[in-house]
Amino acid sequence: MFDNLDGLQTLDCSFAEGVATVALNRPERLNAISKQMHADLRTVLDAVENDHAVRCLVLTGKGRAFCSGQDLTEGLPLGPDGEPDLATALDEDYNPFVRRLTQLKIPTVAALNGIAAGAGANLALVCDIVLAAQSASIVEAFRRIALIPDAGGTWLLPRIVGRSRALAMMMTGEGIDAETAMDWGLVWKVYADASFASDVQAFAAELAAGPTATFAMMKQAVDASWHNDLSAQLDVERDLQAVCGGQADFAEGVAAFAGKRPAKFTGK
Ligand code: T3D
Repeated sequence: MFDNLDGLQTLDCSFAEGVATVALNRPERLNAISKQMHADLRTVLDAVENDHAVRCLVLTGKGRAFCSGQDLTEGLPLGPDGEPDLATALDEDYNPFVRRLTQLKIPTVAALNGIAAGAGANLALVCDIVLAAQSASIVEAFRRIALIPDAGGTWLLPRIVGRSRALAMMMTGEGIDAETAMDWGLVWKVYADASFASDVQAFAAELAAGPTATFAMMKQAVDASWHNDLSAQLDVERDLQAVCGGQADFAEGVAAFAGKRPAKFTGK
């Protein structure tokens, strides 16, 4: 289970108040993502998916950065022609991770304690909610090494900030500071650096005490909306709301409202 994870080489994990916090832990490389880190992240996702006590996942970084993206000092797999085989790296590691992360049935929070660059930026943006410390920044650094944004970046960025800003971020590789990122909708809240860790824990604990199964259906509905027209989406909402109406948390929410007391959700 999550609070009993052994043998992780690149992650520092902790659990409190229903919140699993996973800190990328290679501060000397600004938490660059290595093959080992991908393996460790898979182990963490296995644990999170199988531990019902975990009702919110926080992804953050140790040291002064959130994540500097792919470890550029690590050898990439080579194809038969001897050229770097980036497609395999994406197929084996990044893409399955992004798919699993976005399909988790609990809220996911990226807590940007510092710079998020390259794939590090995009892994943050695929989380449900992004929080940032005042000194954090987001950099689509890929152009510096003549790559396009991956890990979902070309899908997410235009949807969040619009085509023009997305392409400007990609083509210039300029960093966006935390306040601007909040203005542009990339970040939900910015906190002072000094209190960031405790502010994130308080925020995440609130989510973890929420109606977890309903949150999962919110994600399902929002994700379905990208390829639905309004009429089809109304049907999605009807079907999911029917499920919500049969849940214990709905009954508890209504009872709490009637009793003028805070609801005590179990997540079911
Ligand atoms: O298919 C595939 O597998 C390809 C997938 C690609 C996905 C990607 O993520 S591509 C983009 C990769 N990331 C980058 O291009 C960013 C590289 N890093 C930087 O541009 C800068 O480090 C930062 C802007 C993030 C921060 O700059 P600064 O000046 O604050 O720090 P620094 O001095 O550059 O970095 C500190 C140390 O971390 C330094 O090591 P040293 O010299 O002290 O021994 C630096 O080399 C190391 N480091 C930073 N980023 C990476 C890294 N080491 C390996 N990989 C990194 N990505």
